[in-house]
Amino acid sequence: MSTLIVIICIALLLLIVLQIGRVRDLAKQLRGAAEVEARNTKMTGIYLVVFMVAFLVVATGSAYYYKNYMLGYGPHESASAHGGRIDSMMNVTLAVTYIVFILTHILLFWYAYKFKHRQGGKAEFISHNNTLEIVWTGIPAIVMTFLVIGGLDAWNEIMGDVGSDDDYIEIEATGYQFAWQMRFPGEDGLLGRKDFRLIDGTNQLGQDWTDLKNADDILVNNFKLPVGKKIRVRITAKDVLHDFYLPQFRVKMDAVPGLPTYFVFTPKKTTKEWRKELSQYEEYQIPDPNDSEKMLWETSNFELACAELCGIGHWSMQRTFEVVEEDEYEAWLAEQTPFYLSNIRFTDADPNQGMLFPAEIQQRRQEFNTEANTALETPEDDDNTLILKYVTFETGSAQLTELSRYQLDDAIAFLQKNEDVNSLLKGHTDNTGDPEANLSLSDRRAAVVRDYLIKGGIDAGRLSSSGFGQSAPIADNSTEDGRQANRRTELYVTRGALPAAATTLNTPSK
Ligand SMILES: [Cu+2]
Repeated sequence: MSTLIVIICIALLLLIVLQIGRVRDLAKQLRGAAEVEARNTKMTGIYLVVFMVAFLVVATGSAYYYKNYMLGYGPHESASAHGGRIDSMMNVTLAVTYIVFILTHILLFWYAYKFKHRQGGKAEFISHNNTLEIVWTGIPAIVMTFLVIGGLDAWNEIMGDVGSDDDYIEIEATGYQFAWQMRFPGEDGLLGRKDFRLIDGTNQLGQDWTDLKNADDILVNNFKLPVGKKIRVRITAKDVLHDFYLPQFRVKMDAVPGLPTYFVFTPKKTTKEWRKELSQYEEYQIPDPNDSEKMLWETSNFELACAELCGIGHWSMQRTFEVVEEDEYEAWLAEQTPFYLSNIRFTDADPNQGMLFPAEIQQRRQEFNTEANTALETPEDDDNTLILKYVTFETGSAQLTELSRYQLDDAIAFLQKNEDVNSLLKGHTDNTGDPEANLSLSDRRAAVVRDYLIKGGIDAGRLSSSGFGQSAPIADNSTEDGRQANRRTELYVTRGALPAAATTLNTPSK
């Protein structure tokens, strides 16, 4: 419908132009061609001057109306330390070009009026004028020099990399169709090595798991950044060109496949402070269209967008993030689970299966000590048992697995610290296979553990061991998980003498 109206309007306009032309022709015939020509030329000149005035007023008015967007004022003031420098540079350039724009347009239209065609008028030709040449070459040259030098200086300041002894946080943004994968360093503050040849279904970034710096790296979608801290973003892409763009921070850098780029910036206000500033502007004192309960300023967020038209889902690369105080950032970071620990650790893709990381050792030791102390302090004798869940054996044999030693060492340390504690090691199996064989296997396994503790310096008189075979399941043997839970070694701890049953079941160690 609206298309039809537009077409009709255009047709009518054409008709009017044609009619005016015909009226002119008729007027010429009536009044004489020369007189009409002179009158038309004069009117055209006046129209041009009127148009110039209207045009310049509208251009200046709209620039003033949009000044906050254009110049980075008011709610659009920069949220980063370097942003002000970029804005002021843009403003100086705009001021210079605005003056030139106004002057050239006044001259253009004024000359069209002043030098309109006159009967018998003759043009004056100036073949050369040194003063004019100097004026229109010299002034632009001087102005350009100042703009270029100022611009270069700002460029060097803003695009410079971090220094070797700078205090900064390095994060990584990988653009792909159509999202950003953000990677944060864990506790070590370092991002691990990557290799594109390692990219597969479970390793989207191609992180090299043999580089232990990767072990605590965090992969997140929604992120926080600390205020007042220098942040270096490594920017890269997996498929096509993207562009890492934080409009409120005046950060913008292409993400190029195969060519890592970076941007260093310092957020200078938190999301909270920013929202408080926004609340002072009328255009933010309206209800949020997506949440009528709240005002727009309350729900405004800093934005990460892709500023490169990278494909059909380009728009969906937009996401928001929060700038917070440094301690809140640290707390948020500590809450995140490293991707390696949650998705790779102890799977087939993990090259570090034969060892534990210091943090894991620490965590298991704490867990063990808590459980052992609880077991020891329990008044009911039945509950004095804890499961050594990290002590495992090779299938069908009494050979301890490599990783078992960590928990056995914890047990040794515990028994050394509590010298009055006696222990019974109990072996259990699932119900697969022959019950007699299972009983014998569990007995041997318990004895192997006892031997390990004796070798670790625990007096043999404080330790006994006993196999229970499949007779004491703690889970359903019909499922794999249940069977796994039933295959276990338990540690019974007591400050008193070992129970008689234990002694009778005890098989001397070989
Ligand atoms: Cu993109």
